[in-house]
Amino acid sequence: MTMASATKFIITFSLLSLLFLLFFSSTNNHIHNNLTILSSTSRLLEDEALFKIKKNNIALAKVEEQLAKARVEIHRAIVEKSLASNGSLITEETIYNNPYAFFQSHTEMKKTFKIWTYKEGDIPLMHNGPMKYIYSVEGDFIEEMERKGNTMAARDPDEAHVFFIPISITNIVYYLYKPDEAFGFLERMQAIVEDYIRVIKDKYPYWNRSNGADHFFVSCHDWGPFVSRRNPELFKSFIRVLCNANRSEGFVPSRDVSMTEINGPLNNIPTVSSGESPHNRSILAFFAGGNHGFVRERLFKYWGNKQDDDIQVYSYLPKDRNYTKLLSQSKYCLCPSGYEVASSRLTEAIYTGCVPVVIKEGYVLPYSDVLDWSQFSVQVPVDKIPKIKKILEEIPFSKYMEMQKKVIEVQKHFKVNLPAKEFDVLHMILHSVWLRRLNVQFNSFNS
Ligand SMILES: *[C@@H]1O[C@H](CO)[C@@H](O)[C@H](O)[C@H]1NC(C)=O
Ligand SMILES: *[C@@H]1O[C@H](CO)[C@@H](O)[C@H](O)[C@H]1NC(C)=O
Ligand SMILES: *[C@@H]1O[C@H](CO)[C@@H](O)[C@H](O)[C@H]1NC(C)=O
Ligand SMILES: *[C@@H]1O[C@H](CO)[C@@H](O)[C@H](O)[C@H]1NC(C)=O
Ligand SMILES: *[C@@H]1O[C@H](CO)[C@@H](O)[C@H](O)[C@H]1NC(C)=O
Ligand SMILES: CC(=O)N[C@H]1CO[C@H](CO)[C@@H](O)[C@@H]1O
Repeated sequence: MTMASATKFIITFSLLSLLFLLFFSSTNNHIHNNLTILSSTSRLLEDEALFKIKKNNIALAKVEEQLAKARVEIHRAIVEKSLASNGSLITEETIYNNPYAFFQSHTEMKKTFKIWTYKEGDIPLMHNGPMKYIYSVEGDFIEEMERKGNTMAARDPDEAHVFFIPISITNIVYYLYKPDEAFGFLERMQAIVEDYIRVIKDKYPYWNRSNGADHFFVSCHDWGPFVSRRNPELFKSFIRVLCNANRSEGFVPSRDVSMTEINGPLNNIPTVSSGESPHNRSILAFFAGGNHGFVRERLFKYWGNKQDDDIQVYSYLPKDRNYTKLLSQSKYCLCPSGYEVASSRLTEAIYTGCVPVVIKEGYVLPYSDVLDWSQFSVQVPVDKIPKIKKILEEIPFSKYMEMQKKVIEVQKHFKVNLPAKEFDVLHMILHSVWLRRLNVQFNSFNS
């Protein structure tokens, strides 16, 4: 009998959003019980190896106890409707699904959450990523995780709640992909990621004890979701943080995280402004971008070529027109899927105070565990594209004003800061990972 097989942890998953934390608050007694048993029996153990495992268990039990405390606090805030942050920030109709849960959870995260970034691997494929253009959030996140002085970085993997695999799919594609040798590229990309996991699996106990359920990676590249396709068993519990959050491509909202695509400028930090006042936005709806993918094909069929002055749909903007300015002068900004479900237009709309009109199929909206998108965006199903004008014109001006105000309010959750700041987009991504970790519990120590 090996020691490793004697310490198996049973993992339970909850489903979906924060509200499920309600169910967890009752289970935290197990951890206390197990902790007591462990410390009272460990004295009797002679075998050094077994002692080491017990020590690991105690470290894990500590981590679990911290999470259990956080769950209790969030649960309490939900029940008591108490606010961790300033109540004046919360209005009756809020941009959050449950502001009490979110603010408490964010507070607990800042207090507790520790992330271990594996050190294995070399730049440029690991520990490094793009920080500009459409996949910039991938590099921004890696940068933040590896930043000296990041208080959420674990000093020791034993104190970590989650484990970050610092691979950049965008860099793998950038450095290794050659169009004339495209055959077999996806397999090579998959092999790089699988090799990395094999290394950390062999070297450390953390992957095996959870089967990867407390491990994650972050990818904004269109091919990010493909890493797990060749070996679904290996990635079964792994948290994939993806821009390309397409349910039809295997995105699982209770396990994976949808993050925003952000078109990063050369200086890395996109500009956020309130744009024109909502009274002064003369264009009803605006879009400019390539005509690719089935959603845009439809959009162009009905609204391209300036068929209607109110719904301005351009494939390429004339040189003398200013894209950002047009967004700032529009009431609504159309955000159709392109080649893939995600597009940086969602953030561009929010950054210019323009109410996003989401035209996508099978897309999981970013941070929708906590953000109530219906408060600050309009959803138009793909088959309603011909009716866009009617749909938008039927929204009363007062309702539009409310949504526009909330777009400004939600801007802080999409802002990029380096280093990250409270409630900004990097913290929203981390918070999404934190929620998924809260939803997993190592609740049984059989030894
Ligand atoms: C929130 O309110 C507290 C006092 O209750 C104050 O000290 C703090 O500065 C406020 N924070 C913000 C972000 O307004
Ligand atoms: C984790 O499990 C794999 C089998 O999947 C095994 O080869 C490896 O040695 C284990 N890692 C550790 C640290 O025990
Ligand atoms: C409305 O827009 C015009 C033209 O862009 C600008 O000159 C004017 O200052 C704006 N008014 C308000 C109230 O924002
Ligand atoms: C485009 O418009 C934005 C916002 O109105 C402004 O900040 C920017 O300087 C303009 N760019 C150019 C090239 O004129
Ligand atoms: C989502 O994934 C499905 C299945 O691969 C694909 O057919 C569809 O085109 C994707 N959606 C978009 C908008 O890319
Ligand atoms: C070693 C030990 O006592 N393990 C227990 C930990 O708690 C779970 C849930 O209560 C029990 O099923 C285990 O037997």
